[in-house]
Amino acid sequence: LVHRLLAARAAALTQRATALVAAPVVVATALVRDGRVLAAQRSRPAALAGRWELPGGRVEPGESEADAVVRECREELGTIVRPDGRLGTDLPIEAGVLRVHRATPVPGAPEPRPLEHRDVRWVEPHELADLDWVDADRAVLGDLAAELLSQ
Ligand code: 523
Repeated sequence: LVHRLLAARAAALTQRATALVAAPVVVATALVRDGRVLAAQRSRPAALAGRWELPGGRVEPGESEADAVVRECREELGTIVRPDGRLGTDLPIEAGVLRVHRATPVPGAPEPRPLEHRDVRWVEPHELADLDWVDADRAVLGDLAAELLSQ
């Protein structure tokens, strides 16, 4: 009996460890230009439509987080960015974990356009709190404001 209990406990721990290791990573981009950050208004799913986020998405297998930031900004905004390190801490979300990366536009890159979003806008630090952000992104607003004001 003891053996069986131990085996069951070990199996449960292994399952939990695997879930932690495999927690999918979603990257979000704090694209900063002239002391402002680009906010994007979600168009889907219905539960999030109309709310604002830092653009991004799931990191694909074998892809670095920085590569995912560049790819998502190309796909969603039609622009080219240079990732510039993390901003804030890991944020737990339903899909796994959200990690915000700072980025700057590559010189001469096209102006970001809402290819998949409802709208995009450049936001000043004092305007950050006025937007209806998705929950996870709201948690990074303090770090974001500090980042914008430090420039
Ligand atoms: N978030 C989130 N904040 C934020 C992003 C980019 C994503 O809370 N700034 C959440 C919303 C979704 C999940 O992360 O629950 C995946 O984001 P999504 O849908 O933008 O990523 P995609 O496009 O890679 O996802 P799929 O279309 O589902 O593949």
